[in-house]
Amino acid sequence: MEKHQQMYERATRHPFTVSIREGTVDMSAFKRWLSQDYLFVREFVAFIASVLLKCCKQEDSSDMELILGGVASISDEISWFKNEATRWGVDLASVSPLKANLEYHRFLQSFTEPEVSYVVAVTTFWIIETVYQDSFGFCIQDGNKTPPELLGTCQRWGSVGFRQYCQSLRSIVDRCLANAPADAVKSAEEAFIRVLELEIGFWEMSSSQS
Ligand code: HMH
Repeated sequence: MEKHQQMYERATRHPFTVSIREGTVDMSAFKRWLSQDYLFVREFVAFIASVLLKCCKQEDSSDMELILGGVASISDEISWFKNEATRWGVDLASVSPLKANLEYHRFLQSFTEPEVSYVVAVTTFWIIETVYQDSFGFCIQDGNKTPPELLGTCQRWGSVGFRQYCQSLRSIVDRCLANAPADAVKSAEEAFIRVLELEIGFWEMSSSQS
């Protein structure tokens, strides 16, 4: 995280999420993000399942419960998106994924390959969740002017509970990386950078139709 700090900041202090915090967010951009993220989350289910599968194949599968919790909470998340879409008058049935979202889908799908190791998959999982935790956590920190109607969204990923979940994932990642061969550590770093790029692209897509 220190090595790639600049890029991490671009992903977690993006003008789109900062505009939520400043109370200046363009609501059509917010709705675009909401509908695109619903599609993302549906793909994310299969990704978490692939992380879970790799975890279960490890000799030590003690991480299983936390990752299984991730699978369970995504069910609630999908219901949340549906409710939120209704609230904002967004028709989820008619949404198609935009380019940056499709690119992210392809990346997530690559993890179903058995050749991708557990350490790389769990590192990817951790950073995907952490970008949202940090981005939305900032929207509810001191000095925010986040519109009240968007606080629920920010709480979903910015809550203390979600932060603790990300910290538990981070402990798993730290342990796995400490025991991993150098080439796996390198692949995990590449995946980490790729997630940051994809997250920046996702915010860009949300703020300006592309
Ligand atoms: C694009 N990244 C994106 N969407 C999400 N919902 C998360 C991360 C966190 O779950």
